[in-house]
Amino acid sequence: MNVLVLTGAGISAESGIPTFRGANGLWEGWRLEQVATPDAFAREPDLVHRFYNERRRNLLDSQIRPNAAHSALAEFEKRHQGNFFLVTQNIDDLHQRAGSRQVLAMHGELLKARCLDSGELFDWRQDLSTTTPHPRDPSVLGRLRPHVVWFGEMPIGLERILTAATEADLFIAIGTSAVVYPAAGIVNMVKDNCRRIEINLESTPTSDLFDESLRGPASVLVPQTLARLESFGIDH
Ligand code: BJW
Repeated sequence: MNVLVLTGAGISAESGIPTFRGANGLWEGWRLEQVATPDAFAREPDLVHRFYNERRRNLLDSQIRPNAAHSALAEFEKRHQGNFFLVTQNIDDLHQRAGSRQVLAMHGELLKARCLDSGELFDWRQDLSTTTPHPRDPSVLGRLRPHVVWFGEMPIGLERILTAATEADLFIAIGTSAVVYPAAGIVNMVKDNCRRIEINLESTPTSDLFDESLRGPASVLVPQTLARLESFGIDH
């Protein structure tokens, strides 16, 4: 049994990380294009750095921890006999902190910085700015960007995602609004006989493509759903 899970901002909402498009969404007061495109970074790097610095500091706050949904997925992965692959659109590290092993962060990682010239990645927990010294040569300033995927950029690991989708027997999408592609299109890539389950507070534009659309908080429904699947041998 090959299991593919896709997560979005909703799974981390109950850990204290705001979603993008909810009522208290992260983008309120900010236009998405002001901060999440390569053009915005080229035009207003200080604004974009401030935006990610704030989120990085929030993520590193001791109050921010994985919740029951992250933990249930990590525990499920440990027990599951077949393949398990977790694709997250989130740039936080809460799945990894919860103990998930096979995690692909398709929109990047907030705790990494990328060299604009070489593409080299560095673990990063500090603020970034247009004058941040380069770790390899401190005389070079401001050549690091957040390691995230902005609109118009290619998401990370698409080939692995496509392979996992075509091989999946069970696909679960958790806490994603299904408006950002190609992530929202994964449900279309799975086989006809793949079982599809959506977990979200609300319906989404792709809800009709799922066999089950479960409405409620991820911290409750993810542990419940995984326990139910396991107790029925997964495919009931
Ligand atoms: C709960 C809950 C609780 C709350 N319990 N639920 C068609 C095909 C291909 C591409 C496009 C296309 N049409 C347009 C495009 C281009 C574009 C795109 O999709 N635009 C749309 C806006 C229309 N896509 C791109 O540019 C992507 N690249 C690309 O397409 O490259 C070329 C390509 C072509 C063909 C094939 C392959 C590639 C790149 C997209 C990059 C997205 N980047 C961001 C920022 C990342 C860094 C950062 O975090 O700042 O990623 S945007 C933002 O949206 C972030 C998220 O990962 C992403 C998705 O958001 P998510 O996770 O769904 O969050 P929300 O807030 O939207 O939803 C939360 C949900 O949780 C809600 O539904 C709540 O109800 C729910 N919820 N609390 C359960 N407790």
